[in-house]
Amino acid sequence: MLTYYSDDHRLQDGKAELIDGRLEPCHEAPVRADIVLRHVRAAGLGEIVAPGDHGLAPIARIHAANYLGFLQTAWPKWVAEHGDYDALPLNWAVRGMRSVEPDSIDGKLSYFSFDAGTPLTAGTWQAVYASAQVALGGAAAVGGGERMAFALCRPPGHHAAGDYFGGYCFLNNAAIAAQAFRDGGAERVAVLDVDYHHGNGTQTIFDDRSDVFFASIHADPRQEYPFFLGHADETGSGAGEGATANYPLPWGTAWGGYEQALEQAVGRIGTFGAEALVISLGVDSFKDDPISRFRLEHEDFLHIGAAIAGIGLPTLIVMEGGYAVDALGVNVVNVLKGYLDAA
Ligand code: SP5
Ligand code: ZN
Repeated sequence: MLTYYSDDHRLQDGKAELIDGRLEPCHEAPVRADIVLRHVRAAGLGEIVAPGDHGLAPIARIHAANYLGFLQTAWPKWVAEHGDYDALPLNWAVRGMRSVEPDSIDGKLSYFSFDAGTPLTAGTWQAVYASAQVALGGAAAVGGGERMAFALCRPPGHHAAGDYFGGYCFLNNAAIAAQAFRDGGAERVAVLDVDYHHGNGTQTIFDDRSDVFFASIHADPRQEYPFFLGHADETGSGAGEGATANYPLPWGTAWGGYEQALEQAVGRIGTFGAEALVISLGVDSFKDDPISRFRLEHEDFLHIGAAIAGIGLPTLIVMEGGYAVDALGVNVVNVLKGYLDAA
């Protein structure tokens, strides 16, 4: 198998996120990708390759032009206003307020975001552009005949929608890859999101589309971030009715409960008739994850990999979350090994 990777992920190195009432060091940090890369290398799973530059066009298939313009120009505007320190939004439009794009940089930050855990920094655009290219490189390899590729994306993507960031995500790498498969000729594509958190961005992007199936297994939004999407009764809208499946699970879920949801999701993907599969791979479902409350063990990730292989489709595995840094390499490599052993 091939692993796609870019060193440019290091350019996203935020100072702090707002969490548990405090500004704390960002959980989503460069060390995450370093550790995963080291373990993929040590496990001898195959070549590590640079993605090449697929340009802005495939990103613009998913993200709005005004949002991409904002991401590319926000940093100098922020520095001119507040100085050279990470940008964080402060407030958002809720019920009864209006979504008119403000002129000021503070207003735009709020308009194009949904949380205060996702600092925008000097290197954010370059890092998220590279992360999207990593996904596109992997998608091109799978489109070209590889049975599976691993896109070691960082920053992650599944919380980012067409025109807002949040949850450590700016560009939705998995959605960009899924669209690249469509544009490369696949009639139907499935996205399976196994990150601990609901993939609200990906779901929103494909909500009304019948050509991209989205399934997500995640902590119940009644208990867990991102709180406002991911309930079981969200099944898609309009032409996309029936092409979304959500499996919310309670805090404390271990392999027994997880496996049942995974089997159901895999079954739904089978009947959908996709020609390519994108996995949003978060390993924050691990028992020792510092911000999550599932109880998966190291070996459970082998089973997740095997279940993905069992779907039997050309597959791109895209890195999303996972914050138990010491365990991150083992858990990701277990998914990949579980896949390769079962394929
Ligand atoms: C890609 C991804 O996994 N993004 C996750 C973003 C989660 N951000 C905020 C989570 C806050 C949940 N509360 C944590 C309590 C820890 N003591
Ligand atoms: Zn997550």
